[in-house]
Amino acid sequence: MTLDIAIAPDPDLDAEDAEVAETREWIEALDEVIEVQGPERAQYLLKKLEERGHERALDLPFTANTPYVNTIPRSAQPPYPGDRQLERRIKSLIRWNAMAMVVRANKQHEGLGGHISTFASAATLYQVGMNHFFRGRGDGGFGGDLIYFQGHASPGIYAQAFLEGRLSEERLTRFRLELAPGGGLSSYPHPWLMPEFWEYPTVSMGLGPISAIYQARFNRYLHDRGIADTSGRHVWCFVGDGETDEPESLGAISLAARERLDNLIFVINCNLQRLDGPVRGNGKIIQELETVFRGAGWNVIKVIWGDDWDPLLERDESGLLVKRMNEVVDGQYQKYTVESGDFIRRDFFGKYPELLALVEDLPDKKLERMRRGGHDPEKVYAAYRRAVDHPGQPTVILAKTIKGYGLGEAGEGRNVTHQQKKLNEDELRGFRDRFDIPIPDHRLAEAPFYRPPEDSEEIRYLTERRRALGGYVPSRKVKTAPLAVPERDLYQDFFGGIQRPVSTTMAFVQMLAKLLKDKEIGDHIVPIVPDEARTFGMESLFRQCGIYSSVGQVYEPVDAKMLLYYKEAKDGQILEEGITEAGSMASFTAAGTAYATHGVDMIPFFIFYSMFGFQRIGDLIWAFGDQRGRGFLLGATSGRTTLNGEGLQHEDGHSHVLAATVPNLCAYDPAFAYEIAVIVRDGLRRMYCEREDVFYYVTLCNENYEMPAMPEGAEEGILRGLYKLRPAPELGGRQEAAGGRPRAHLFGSGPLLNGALRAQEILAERYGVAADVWSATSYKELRREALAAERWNLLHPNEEPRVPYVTRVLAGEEGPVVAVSDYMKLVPDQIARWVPGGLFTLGTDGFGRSDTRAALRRFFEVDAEHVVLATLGQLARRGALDPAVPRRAIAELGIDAEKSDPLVT
Ligand SMILES: Cc1ncc(C[n+]2csc(CCOP(=O)(O)OP(=O)(O)O)c2C)c(N)n1
Ligand SMILES: [Mg+2]
Repeated sequence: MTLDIAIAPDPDLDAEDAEVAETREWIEALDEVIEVQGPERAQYLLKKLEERGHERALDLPFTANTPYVNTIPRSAQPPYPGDRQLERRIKSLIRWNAMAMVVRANKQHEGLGGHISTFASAATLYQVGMNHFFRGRGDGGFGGDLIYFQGHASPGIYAQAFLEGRLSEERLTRFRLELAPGGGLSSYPHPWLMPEFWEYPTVSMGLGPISAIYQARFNRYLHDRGIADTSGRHVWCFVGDGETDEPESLGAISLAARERLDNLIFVINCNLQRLDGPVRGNGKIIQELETVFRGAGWNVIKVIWGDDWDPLLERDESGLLVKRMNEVVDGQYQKYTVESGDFIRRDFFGKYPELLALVEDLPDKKLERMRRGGHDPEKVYAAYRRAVDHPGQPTVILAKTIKGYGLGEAGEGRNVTHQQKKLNEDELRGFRDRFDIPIPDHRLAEAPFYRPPEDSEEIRYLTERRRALGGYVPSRKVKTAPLAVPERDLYQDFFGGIQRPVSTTMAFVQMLAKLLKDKEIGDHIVPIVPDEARTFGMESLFRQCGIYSSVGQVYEPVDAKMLLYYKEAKDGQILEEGITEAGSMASFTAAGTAYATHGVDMIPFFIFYSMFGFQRIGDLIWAFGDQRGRGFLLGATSGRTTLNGEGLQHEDGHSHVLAATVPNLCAYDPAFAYEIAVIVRDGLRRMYCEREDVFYYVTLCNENYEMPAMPEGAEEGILRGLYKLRPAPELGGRQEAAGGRPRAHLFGSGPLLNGALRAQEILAERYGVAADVWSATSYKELRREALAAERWNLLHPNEEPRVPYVTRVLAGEEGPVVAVSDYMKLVPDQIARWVPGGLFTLGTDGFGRSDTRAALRRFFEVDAEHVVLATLGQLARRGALDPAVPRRAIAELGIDAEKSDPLVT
């Protein structure tokens, strides 16, 4: 629904209007108020009328839409501060080089890919920013604006950096040839690949927008807590109109309005197309987004029409032009892009004779070239200016553009344009002529790059503009000074063991509380939780640190009289994000990359329901790795059988499989408090002292048991992923003397380590088997190290082979190894090929159930009895035991051999 301000003498409306003269009088009265008393008075009167209508119970029409015209009329446009001609020449060169980069890459290497049409549509949106708005990092290196570039607009950003002299011509020839000597340019923004250039990985659609929102909020958080002055920094997020279909793109916009993030600007490039075709062929994406953003409380600025349309709009007294603009759908607007002026005249203006009359003086060629707002620098400048100055709300700019602008027949507005990577000589000529690029005919076919001389007007202007705005963007810099992380003392309680039964979650929360009090790093810690703090026993932290709220606490909490009341505060430290794992992860990202964005070390601990971590927001975690983020992810209530009553959707038996996929993630499944202490301590050292680009995933559980003291010398093994926890009990006596008992090894992790310890006793007492129990804290770490050794051996066949840690520690050991995990069998299986004598794995493959822990562990065949049976079976297979023993054990241990397979049940 659109609001139609144009009434008289609209034929359609008048037909419905029983009292035309009366309607006119009302409209004229309004006009008079606007002209004589000004727009504010007019707004006031309309508001009063609306209120009156509500009082009289009128069913008032609602629409969040405004007409399909620019939000800022020509009369309200500020003067353009730049040299339009010169800026156009610079922009044209950037267009050319961006296009040439893709064309050349694909000419040389069929199938390299790349995108021409996205940047072609967005060039003006970026150039106005580059010349007048985007502030660089400044002298200190950690100021300026935070800009999320649309991922597949990267060629344009490289082309800008080429003119700036930051990227050489050779480098441009290696776009998407990153492995070539000298290094190439990454396809998209990846800080992992170009750590001094790209800051924010955006190319997985939807991640840019949600990250930008939480980034803008985190900037406020840092400011409100007095950690960094972020007051002058704007967050700009460039988004594709098709990209807004991703739930992450729009899913957090209400937070931005609620938090009054006027430091946030979205620029949505509405070229009306996505990859396959129109975004909303039968509707209007700009109007749809306008309702969504206005409804959420954003300041919306539409930039639809270029200045060619202004005189027509001003001359159109009938209101029919706006009516026609409102009624045409995007699919048809796209058609006008590829059609002739004659067609536009007939199809668009021809609907109403008055409109035909309006354009009768304009030749077809002119109609063909009537620009869209997003290609008009003055319109874009006006929108940016207003967005930057707008107080109290985030702003979204909805800019209408043409996909593949300037490609002509080669792709402009065509449904295939997204995939266009090659232009023939004629098409290159067309592009050159349209943008006046000084490339001679004889060189056209090779699509050469062009950079004007250093002392040319263009280069001097562009260099001066960036200097005035504080330096080049994008540009990434990091804090390198080490942080003083806590010594062993802080963890002493955990090394010594906890005699009462507690869970690893409780132990961790106690540790976090201590860390928060540490005078060196306490203030830098950012606890993040998506509405599960009570589940994890963290409510004591509410009072200790406060929950961050940009407005403090403007109500009296119901539990105000209690010790641990729900305390919100402007300088609160905890980010209690509500039920949004994606939002929490975006906060984690802003915090975990603050060392690069703001030059301050923040240490985020994001604690979540483990099932809703990797499984749900794995792509954000992947991007965090790309962005070289640092911090601790804590998957609480984990373990398929340890979280018992919650059933199939909650019980996590696979996050460690998913964690195995992220290259720079260290993943641990600890059993005891001291293991967590060792892991957290070393993690802080590696990330914040050694400044390694790694981050951590630690699973925590809610089963209570006593936490033993750390055995002597266990630390190295805990970090490497495996150490011997409890050797087989010495039985002494007859059996020992008679040539030794069969020997075996049990690997356990998390709470299932306790089952392995029980199995050890059963094996010793009932079957005379001596089994050593090992704590396997990280199969991922073991595998990483073993793969490195194996690779080295492959590449150095003549040198003494390296022996992986896991093989080394098991070298002198005798007997089979049985691993038991509360995760899928794949998790321990990761290391099977380096276990001398082989590995037999018990794990929790299959969908979970709600039941008791004991029942679940029996169902998934991971309880102590199954560990015993597996061990006996392995011994019998090796001839170390009579095969009758495991057969007998099935009955003795009460195992049902015919029960259903949990994997398929
Ligand atoms: C999550 C995700 N899904 C799919 C893609 C593949 N993809 C890349 S560009 C594109 C179309 C983008 O359309 P739009 O957002 O309108 O951007 P435009 O190029 O039109 O500016 C798609 C589907 C992706 N990059 N990320
Ligand atoms: Mg698009």
